[in-house]
Amino acid sequence: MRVIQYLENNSTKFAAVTDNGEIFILPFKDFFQLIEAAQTQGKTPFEVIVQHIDQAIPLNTPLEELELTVPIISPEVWAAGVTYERSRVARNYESKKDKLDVETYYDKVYNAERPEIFFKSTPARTAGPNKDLYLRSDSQWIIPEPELGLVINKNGKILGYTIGNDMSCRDIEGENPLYLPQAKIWKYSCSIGPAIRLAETVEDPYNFRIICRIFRDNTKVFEDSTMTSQLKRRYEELINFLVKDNHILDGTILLTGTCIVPPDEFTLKDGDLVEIEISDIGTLRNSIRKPT
Ligand code: DO4
Ligand code: MG
Repeated sequence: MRVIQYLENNSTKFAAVTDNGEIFILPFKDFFQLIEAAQTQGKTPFEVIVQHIDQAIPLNTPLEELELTVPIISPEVWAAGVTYERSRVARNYESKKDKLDVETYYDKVYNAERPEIFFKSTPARTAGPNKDLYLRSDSQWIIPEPELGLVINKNGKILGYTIGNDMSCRDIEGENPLYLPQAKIWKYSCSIGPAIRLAETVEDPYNFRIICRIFRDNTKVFEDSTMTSQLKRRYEELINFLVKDNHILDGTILLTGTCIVPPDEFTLKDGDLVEIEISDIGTLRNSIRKPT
C-alpha cells in the first residue's frame, strides 16, 4: 500500500494506491493526519486505510494521469553518505587525483562506527515528481544520486519508504570535503516522490531494486541498477546517529546513500531527464534545468 498527493483544481488530494493499482481518496489532509489518526485509533496506518477503502469507490483516473506532487511536505531531508562501496570508489576518484594509494576520509567513514550524515534539503528546495531540478552555475560536474528515502517520525521510527535524488556537485566536493554543504544544497538540488510505501507493507526493505536512467535529446544515455541489499549499514544504525541528541520532526526523510554513479566523465546538462525507479514505490522523474 502506497500513499500519494496530487493536485486537482488547485487543491491537494491525499490518496492511497493499492497493490493492484486502485486509487482511493483518503479522508485525511496529508500523511501527518493519517499517522495521527492511526495513533488515536490504536491501529496501523495500513489498517486505517483498509478500513476506509472497504466502503469507498476508487478513482476513475489512472495514476499516470494525476498531477502528482511530493507525497509529504517533509520538514527536513537529511542524507547518509558513503554507505555503499560504489560511492566510496566515486568519492575517492574525485578527491584523490594522483594520490591513489592514500587512505582518504571516505575510506575511513565507510568503515567507521559513525556514519556520514548530512543536512540535504528543506521544503522550498525540494522538487516533487515531474518538476525541474536545477543545475548549479559554479559546478561543471553534477550527477544525480538515486537513493531510498526513509520517512521517519520524531522518535526515529520508520513510517514509510520513498525515493530521493540527492543531486551532487562532484567537482566542488572533490576540491575540498569542507565544501560539502555547497556540493549538496542549493535551490532544487533534491527531489522526493512519487509515493510513500507504508513501512508495514514492506516485507524486506533490504530487497528494493533501484534503477536510474538518464535521457538526453530523447535518447537514453545512462542506465544502471542495484539492490538495497548492497548497503553497508542497517537503516536503524543511520537513524540512531541522526536522532541522537537532535531535534527531529515527524515526517523527516533520511536518504540512505547512493550505489549508482554515472561514468566519471558524465555530467548532467540542461534538458536532461532523470528517472529513478524503486521496486514497489514507483518512478521519480525530473527534468534538469539551468538555474534561473
Ligand atoms: O561525502 C559525500 C556524500 C556521499 C553521498 O551523498 C552518497 O554516498 O550518497
Ligand atoms: Mg548521496
